[in-house]
Parts: sequence; structure tokens; C-alpha cells
Amino acid sequence: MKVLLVNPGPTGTYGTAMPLGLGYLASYLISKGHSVKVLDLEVEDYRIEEDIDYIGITILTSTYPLAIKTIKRLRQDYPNAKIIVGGPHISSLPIETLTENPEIDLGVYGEAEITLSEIADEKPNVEILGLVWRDGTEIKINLPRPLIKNLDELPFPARHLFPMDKYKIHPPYSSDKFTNIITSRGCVYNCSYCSKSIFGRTYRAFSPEKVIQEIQEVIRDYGIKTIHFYDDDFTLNMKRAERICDLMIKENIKVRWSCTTRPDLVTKELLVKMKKAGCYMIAFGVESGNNEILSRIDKGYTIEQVKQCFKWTKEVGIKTIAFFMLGLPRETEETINQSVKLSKEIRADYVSWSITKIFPATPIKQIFESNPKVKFTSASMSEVVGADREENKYILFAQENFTKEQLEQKLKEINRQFYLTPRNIIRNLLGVRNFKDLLNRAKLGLKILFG
Ligand code: B12
Ligand code: SF4
Repeated sequence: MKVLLVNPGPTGTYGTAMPLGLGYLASYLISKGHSVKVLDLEVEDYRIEEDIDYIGITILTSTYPLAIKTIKRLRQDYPNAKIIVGGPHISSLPIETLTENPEIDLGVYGEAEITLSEIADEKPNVEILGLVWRDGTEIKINLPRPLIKNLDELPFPARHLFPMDKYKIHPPYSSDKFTNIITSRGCVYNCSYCSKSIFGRTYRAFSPEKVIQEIQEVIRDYGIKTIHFYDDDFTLNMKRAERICDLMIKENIKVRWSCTTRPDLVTKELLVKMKKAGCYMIAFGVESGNNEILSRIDKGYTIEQVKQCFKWTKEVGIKTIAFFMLGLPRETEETINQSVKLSKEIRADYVSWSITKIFPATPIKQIFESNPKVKFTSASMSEVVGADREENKYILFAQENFTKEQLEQKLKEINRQFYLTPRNIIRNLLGVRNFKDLLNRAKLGLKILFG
């Protein structure tokens, strides 16, 4: 069968990266004998392909309004192709997504390589696990698809189908030729704002040897100089992270890389190894400077662990990004001040603040609801991804002790306070690698400071 995979866009997100989910679906379909084309509207113009049997579109809740517009257009341009949707949004709201959108023929929830290839093999709908489908006027949802046990059996993402030269990671990440790799799926933690609709709380990982092969492939085939590992927590299994570093050192792999992880998932020894293996930056979720809030949202670490982790990372010479959230349950002036104080104390190289948003099927909504005075309002697209000001009824803001406008104002003030200190201005200027990097940093700076 001939399959077209589509990433909706442009979303206006600052920085772009290859959509790895579509990359895995493409390579799996090819390995089963299907032919695949890709249209990444985040970085490419809309175009029509010939003889397409199935169109697969990925949807995040944040891209839902944009994706639906794209689907309507695709429906007109491909009247005979079956339209299939997958990704985090439909995995959280499977029935609603099909009910609201008659243009969609089939939905896939959860991990989808096998499910999509069974659809393309024309297996009867009723027999396909993980499928949402139409039986006349009724919408049916089949039992979930069990997760793939051994990820090493999957082929590498089909990067050759994607416009690899068009992806650009945003500063402060390195502006050298970059790609993204994901070395594991899932996370065992339970942070209450986090959407777990695809991989659940089960953690599975590619073997370190397979990870090294993928790194070597992207360097050889695409001239990649920097990698960002998109794992939820790159060091969740610290022994495995250490083994990946050991292999990078042993194979003399010349690449600079960054990753995201939790403050309680590093040791000084591991950080030393990571630095030696080429790690230049780590993004840590910190979220709040108040231990009660951290425990209320089920983070599972304390401020003391956060301080220790930033101290070690600095000592080792790896740059840090700290993510903080504003407007978490029971946030007050005092807890915001504690977060600001912590963000200064840990001396992170970059601090990124965001206002708490509630995504479908995440437990944080119930936490807010335990306070009867909380009011919920929906977000507009621009508040989530920056595209246009369309309302997105599936992403909510909770107005508890602050209105949304008050939080936005706080966010601007905090950013100005942090980035306009002489220390940070000098450090940012010293960090500039070339003219392109300078322009990117200037653009990002204006965006952060003036919204
Ligand atoms: C990397 C990442 C980003 C990158 C994306 C860059 C890129 N092009 O990949 C950046 C930093 C830009 C980003 C931004 C945001 N992200 Co993000 N991100 C991720 C992250 C960590 C990894 C994505 C990934 O590569 N996964 C690996 C692949 C293999 O999995 P997958 O994409 O889910 O694909 C599988 C299935 O979903 C399915 N599938 C996917 N597409 C399709 C299509 C079809 C047709 C079918 C059949 C199946 C199918 O099959 C795939 C293989 O099994 C995920 C968490 C996670 N671990 O997945 C969050 C995640 C996707 N992001 C999330 C959020 C909330 C955001 C933001 C809204 C954050 C914000 N600003 O507030 C923004 C929105 C950006 C936007 N453009 O809309 C949520 C989404 C929740 C939801 N309900 O939509 C997630 C799940 C995090 C979380 N746990 O809460 N993100
Ligand atoms: S550690 Fe990260 S991925 Fe895991 S539950 Fe918390 S926010 Fe989600």
C-alpha cells in the first residue's frame, strides 16, 4: 500500500526537529513492504502526492485545531484515501476525536508501529488491537495494543524521507548541524501534569549498542555534529546511560550532545562520564522552589536534591537549563518568590518558565478541582505553540490565586529579572559561536523578554 505520513504545521514553535514518531512508523511500514512518503508541514509547503491509499496524521493536543484544518484539506484533495490519525491527542481522547471529525476514517491509540502496518496490510478492523474505527454510525474502540517488548527489533527512523536540512534546534542549544534521537520509551514517574497516553508508566530502552549504531549512522549519512536526546529522562537507567557514554568514548565518537533528565537521576560520577562522552548541556525539570508543591504534583524529588544536582553539573562543566512552572496547584506570591529564589541560587545557565497548562487525561485537573474556587479557561493556540489565536478547548488554564493575565505578567517580569543582569548578558555574549547563533539568540531574547 502507498502511505503518506503528515506532520501538521507550521505551528510557530521556536526551533524544529524531525518528528521521530512518524520516522519510526515510516521505517516499520517500509520493512513490511509498503511504500511511504512524508509531508512535514512544520518545515515544508503543502503539496499533493500521487496514488495514495492511506494518509496518516500525527496530532498533539496543542496541534489539534491546526491538524483538523489540514485533515479537511487532505479530505478534499484525496477523496479516496483513508485518513488515519495517531499520536498523544487521540490516545488521550480516542472516541471524542472520531466523533468530532467525520473526515477521519480510523484512529490509532498508543504505540502504533504494528497497528499501522496491520491497517496497511488490510487486516479486518475488528481484529486490529489499538484501533478506533467506524462500524456504520457507531464508533468502536478495540482493546489496547501491548507494548513492543524488544525495541531493538525496530528499524531506525526513516530519516532519508524527511527534509533533514530544514530542521533547526533553538538556542541555547548548539547551532551546529543537529538531529534528535530517542533512546528509550516511557517513564516510570507520575508527575501530575504529564500526559502518559502513549507509552504509559512502563520504561523500555534500546540497547546501548543499538544507540551507538544510530549515532554513527546520523554522523555518517547526515554529517551531524550535535545531537539532542529526546528521551523523557535520558538517565532513568543510570547504568545504561553510563554504558552509552563508555561506548561513545571507546568508539571515539566526535559529537556534542544534550539531553533532558530529572535532578534525582544523576550522580557526580555519571556526570563526569557524560561530559567526557561529549555532553555539553542538560535540561532538568525543576518546576517549583516549594517542597509542598513538588510533593502535591507528585514530582518525587526535593529542593535539596535539585541544589545538589545543579552544583555537581556546574562542577563538571556541563551547562544547565532549568524548567520552572508558574501557576501550579496552591501557588501563591510566596511560592513564586521561592521558585525565583531557587532559580537564582542553583545558578542555571538558562531558565525556562512556563505557565501550567492542563492536558487531557492528566491528574493535575483533579488536584485543582479539590479547591472549589478554581476556575478553568481554555487556551488559545498562540499560548501553546505560537501559531494563531485559535481557541483550543482541550488545553485548560486553572485560575486559582492568579488570573492567566497576572501569571503572564509575572512570567515577563521574572524573565527580565533573570536575563537582564550584567552576568547573564555577558555570559550569553561569551556563549555566541557564530553570526547565525548571534541572530538566533537575539530573536529568542526578544521573544522571552517581550512575549
Ligand atoms: C520531543 C518532544 C517535543 C519537541 C517536538 C519536536 C519534534 N518534532 O519531535 C518539542 C520540544 C518542540 C515539544 C514541544 C511541545 N510538547 Co512535546 N514532547 C516531546 C517528547 C518528549 C518526545 C516526542 C517523541 O519524539 N516521541 C517518540 C515517538 C516515537 O513517539 P510518538 O511521537 O508519540 O509516536 C508514536 C505514537 O504516538 C504513534 N503516532 C504518532 N503519530 C502518529 C500518526 C499516526 C497516523 C499513527 C497511526 C500513529 C502515530 O506512533 C508512534 C510510534 O509508536 C514527548 C514525550 C514522549 N516521550 O513522547 C513530548 C510530548 C509529545 N509533548 C507534549 C507537550 C505538551 C508539548 C508542548 C505543548 C509543550 C508546551 N509548550 O507547553 C509543546 C507543543 C509543540 C507543538 N508543536 O505543538 C506532550 C503532549 C501531550 C498531548 N496530549 O498532546 C508530550 C506527550 C509530553 C508529556 N508527557 O506530557 N515536544
Ligand atoms: S519525569 Fe518527566 S516524563 Fe516522567 S512523569 Fe515526570 S514529567 Fe512526565
